[in-house]
Amino acid sequence: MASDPPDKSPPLAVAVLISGSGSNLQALIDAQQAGELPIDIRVVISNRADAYGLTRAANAGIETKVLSHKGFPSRAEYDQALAALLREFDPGLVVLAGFMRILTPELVARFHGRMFNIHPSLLPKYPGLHTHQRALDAGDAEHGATVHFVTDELDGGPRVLQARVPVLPGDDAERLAARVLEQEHRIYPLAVRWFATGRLRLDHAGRVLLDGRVLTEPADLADIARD
Ligand code: NHR
Ligand code: GAR
Repeated sequence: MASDPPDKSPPLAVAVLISGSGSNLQALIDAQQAGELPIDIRVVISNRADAYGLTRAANAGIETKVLSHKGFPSRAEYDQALAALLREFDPGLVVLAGFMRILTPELVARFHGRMFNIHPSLLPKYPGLHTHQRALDAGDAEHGATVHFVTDELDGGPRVLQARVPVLPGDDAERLAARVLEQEHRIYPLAVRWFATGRLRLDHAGRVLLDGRVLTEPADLADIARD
């Protein structure tokens, strides 16, 4: 006789790539520990040995690896080493969380549809670096953050979820960044949860499907009352 399916699927194996503070990593750890995120963070990899996120991972009992880009003659060779390291942990999802190295098409292809980034702007506005200063310089009334699938196009992959914040009088890049970061900590665990629970995927045409429906625009946190 067929037995009932188990009521819980195993948690999704995740690798998180960081370069710095790791506050987005912390948000994922906190959600996982609160029982709100069915993932198993198997490894946290940093390209910088002094990234504080490594301490956060170690404090949570997560394995850490440092793979410095220094000493690699080329980006391709660095990414080959990174791919080999990732393979050891066999992640079903790779999460870029403040990871500051552009990845080669070969690495991106290996994790097509299984790699997220969080970017501190309302993409397609301001791909690349220094997003907060660029939003201020442009006189934007609002700014925010975007979770997207990673493709070869830098910060140009299919967008999943955004959160908006107002730009306030007297803002400088630091204050604006802090306001955006607070929202990042809300949207990244949510997007990862959608993926981990099978609600979110990239289809063969490169479209984002959420609950079986094509997202032509990213979801907006403000429209999500409680999922
Ligand atoms: N890789 C690919 N292929 N596609 C994306 O969309 C990626 C990516 C790697 C990282 C994060 C991204 C961001 O959210 C990201 C998205 C680093 C740079 C950069 O210019 C730009 C964007 C992002 C990350 N990095 C410099 C480099 O030469 C180094 C800068 C530094 O070390 O401070 O790689 O913003
Ligand atoms: C976050 O604001 C993230 O969106 C941004 O860096 C910060 C990392 O903070 N990412 C990038 O700029 C990627 N180029 P965290 O280390 O505390 O998560």
